[in-house]
Amino acid sequence: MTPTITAFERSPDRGRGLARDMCVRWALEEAGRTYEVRLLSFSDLNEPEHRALQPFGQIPTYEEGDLALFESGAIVFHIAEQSPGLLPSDASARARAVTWMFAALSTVEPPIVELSMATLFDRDKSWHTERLPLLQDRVRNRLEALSRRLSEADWLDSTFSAGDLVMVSVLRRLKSSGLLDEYPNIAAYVARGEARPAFKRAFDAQLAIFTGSQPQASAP
Ligand code: GTB
Repeated sequence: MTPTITAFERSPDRGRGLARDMCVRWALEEAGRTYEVRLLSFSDLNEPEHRALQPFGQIPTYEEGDLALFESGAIVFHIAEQSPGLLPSDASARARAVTWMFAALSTVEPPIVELSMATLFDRDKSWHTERLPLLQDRVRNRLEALSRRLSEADWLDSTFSAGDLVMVSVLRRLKSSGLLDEYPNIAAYVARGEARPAFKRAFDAQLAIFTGSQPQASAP
């Protein structure tokens, strides 16, 4: 059955693929699945139909037959469960891949989101210039540890998995900060993820919404 996901009808990042439908699209492409996209305006997010799917009024969501999911991590996990290229069949390797998904979302991402929010919304605050180095150092703290663990490896646990997909998706949010450049092995890791054909297909699909080059289904 072809799943339907939700995404913004107007890309707030001008097609840079930083909204969270991107990792779901990437997972679907890695899994070789076709999918449909329902585009939503910001006001659609508050409609009862959407709140029934996503209690917090956010994108992305995922519908497949009777199944309705929200939370990008849970959606990627669900897609990955049916794709050996995203979650290995060996039980231990599978558990390690899931561990990296959690590490990306609950250990690496929070300081990155904090920094993005401050950069986007707090620039005009009197305390911004004082707080910024502190937020950057919290991100560096995670990048330093990740860089040490990754070392010269291509992927976090020998072969590409959903753990890498989520970690690369989280790290991409730092591209405009310059912080990735301080860790060449992490910058190369992100570039390796972005070079995957499935990533490129997903990226182009979300970019097409911004450029208007592809007709998309309308909001509910
Ligand atoms: N934990 C949820 C998940 O992983 O699914 C978080 C979902 C989420 O944050 N969704 C955002 C949203 O719907 C869009 S992706 N926000 C509307 C709201 O909360 O009212 C986050 C995002 C948005 C924009 C950029 N950007 O412009 O760079 C990057 C990331």
